[in-house]
Amino acid sequence: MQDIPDPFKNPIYITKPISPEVDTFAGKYNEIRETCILSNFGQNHNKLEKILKEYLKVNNLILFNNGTTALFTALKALNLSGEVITTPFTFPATVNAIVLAGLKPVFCDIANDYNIDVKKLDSLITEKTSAILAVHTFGTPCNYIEINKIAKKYNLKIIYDAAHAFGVSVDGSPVGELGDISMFSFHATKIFNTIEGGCLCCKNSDLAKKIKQYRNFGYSDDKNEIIVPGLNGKLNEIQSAIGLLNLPLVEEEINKRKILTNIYIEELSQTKEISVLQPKENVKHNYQYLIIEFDEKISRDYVYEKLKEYNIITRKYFYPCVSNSKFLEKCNTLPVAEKISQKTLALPLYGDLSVENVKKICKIIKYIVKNSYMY
Ligand code: T4K
Repeated sequence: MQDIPDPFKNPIYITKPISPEVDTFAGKYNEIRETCILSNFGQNHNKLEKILKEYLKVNNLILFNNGTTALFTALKALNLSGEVITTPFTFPATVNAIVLAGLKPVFCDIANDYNIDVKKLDSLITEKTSAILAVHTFGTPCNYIEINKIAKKYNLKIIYDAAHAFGVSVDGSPVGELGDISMFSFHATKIFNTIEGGCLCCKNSDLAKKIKQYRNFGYSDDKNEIIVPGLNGKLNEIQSAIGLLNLPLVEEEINKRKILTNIYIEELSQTKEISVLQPKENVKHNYQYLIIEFDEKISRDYVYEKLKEYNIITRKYFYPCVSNSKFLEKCNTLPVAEKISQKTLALPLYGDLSVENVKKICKIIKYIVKNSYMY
């Protein structure tokens, strides 16, 4: 007779945002209120921009009100045309930004680390290709060495969607320094959040200047000229203050998530039907997501529904593949991404989650998987 686990009393979500203590935030809020400067590059905004630039070890960092606006701006600032090669296994924001910028996404299938399969890039390049927009999916850095080689060979720009990769470095290099531009998201679900927010990082200071113009309605520094058709990408003072108060909490959050990730790996590795996305040795990870993949015998959707009965609310990242978006033309076949998108699940991972609860989640998953064969 198998021991049937009890459901959780309250829902367990995949994440729980870090947030400042009420009193600390109240103090900041009072300060902002007294200055009456609520937006348009106030002192909290400028301080956060400076501190994040140091934290992420990048040459230039430009804050935005969300990652999607930032990504759209990156594509515009690089003055791209024609086709942009990207991944089908991502959040809609990646591809939507390409389409909104008037460009055509061309999809490259993924490899078993869920990132663009660099071996398949070459064959997708045409005379219309102007850039590669690769995602460091779930915080695992792309094969930047090969992407660099290909971009150099065909004279392409490289944009990294580093929405998941805050604070990650690979081979000792911070990911924000890779490519022409990198975008980070500071959404509430991210390891570092400003509730909504994001930034672009780039080495080239002229490009940073252009990005700033796009962020602020296209104005020149002195506001005497409107140079580009810019938008409003500004992060306000209240959210910037949240960012300043959240940043010191990030390291501890990462450390706690690392411990929980190892427990997930230990507990679930005994189950042959499940594999856990593993940290890589040459990477300093941020433990943004805990991703599992089921083998062909197990229905991911069945497990997802069953977990809800136990009050465990997981997410099907990333399903459906964005290459199936209704507004896109039918594209080339992408067998790996199609298969992976039906087999992966993001599980709860956040510093406030107890070791005991992680073990209970694993026990429930194992129980569901074991009993799923009859379905
Ligand atoms: N590129 C990539 C690769 C991305 O993944 C994203 C965003 C972007 C670009 C664009 O960046 P932003 O423009 O968003 O800055 C969430 C996030 O909204 C989105 O930012 C993120 N990626 C994506 C992967 O996840 P959903 O639709 O899965 O969110 P939701 O509402 O289902 O939240 C997941 C769980 O998080 C909830 O079950 C509960 C918890 N949660 C959520 C929110 C909003 C909280 O605890 N507190 C909260 O405030 O998209």
